[in-house]
Amino acid sequence: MDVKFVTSAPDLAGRPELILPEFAFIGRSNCGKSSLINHYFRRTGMAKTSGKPGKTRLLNYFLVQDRYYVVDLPGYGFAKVSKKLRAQWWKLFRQFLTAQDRPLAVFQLLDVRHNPTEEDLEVSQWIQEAGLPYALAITKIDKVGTNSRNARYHEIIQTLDVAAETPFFPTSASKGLGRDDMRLWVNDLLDQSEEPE
Ligand SMILES: Nc1nc2c(ncn2[C@@H]2O[C@H](COP(=O)(O)OP(=O)(O)O)[C@@H](O)[C@H]2O)c(=O)[nH]1
Ligand SMILES: [Mg+2]
Repeated sequence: MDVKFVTSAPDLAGRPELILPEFAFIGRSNCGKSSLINHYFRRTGMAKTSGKPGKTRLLNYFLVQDRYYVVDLPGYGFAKVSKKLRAQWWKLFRQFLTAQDRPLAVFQLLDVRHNPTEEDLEVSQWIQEAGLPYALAITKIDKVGTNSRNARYHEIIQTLDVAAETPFFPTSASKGLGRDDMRLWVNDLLDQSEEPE
C-alpha cells in the first residue's frame, strides 16, 4: 500500500493544503488505534504504537495511494490527563468533526473486551450528530474466544446505541484480521464521492 506521512496538524489550520477525502481513526487510549492503523497500511511503525498516552494533541495525516487521507486522532479517555488537556481534546475533536469543509468519514475504535464508556458514547453521539459516514472497528478480537465474539459485538453495539445499519468491522492487528472489509467500505465511499453528480 502506498502511504506517506504528510503532517501533524495541531489545529484545523494545519491540515494539508491539498483537499482529499479524510478517514479519521478515533478511539480511547490503548484501544489499539496505532496497531490497527499500521495493520490497515500493511506497515509496521507508520503510526506510533504505545507512545505516551494522552500526550499527542495532533491530527496526524497520512496520504494513501494519492487518493485519500487517514487521519490518526489523539486517543481519549486516558485517566491521568489534566482537565485542561481533556478540554483541548474535545475542542479539537468537535472542530474537526463539524468543520464540514472537507469530505470526512469516521472509524470509531472499540476494544472488544470492554463495554463502551461514557466518553465512547459521547464521541459516538457527536459523530452521529455531525451526520458523517460512520463505522465501528472492534479491535483486538483475538483477545476473546471465537464463541463469545458475536455476543461481545452485539453488546458493544447495543450500548453505543448506533443506528442498526452502522457498519462494524471486527479486527485484530495481531492476527491480521479486518483490514480488507474496512478497505472495501473506504473504497465504496471514495467511489461514491468521485461519481459525477
Ligand atoms: N492481542 C492484541 N493486542 C493488541 C492488538 N492491537 C493492539 N494490541 C496491544 O494493545 C496495546 C495498545 O496498542 P496501541 O496500538 O498502542 O493502542 P493505542 O494507544 O490505541 O494507539 C499494545 O500493547 C498492543 O500491542 C490486537 O489486535 N491484538
Ligand atoms: Mg497510539
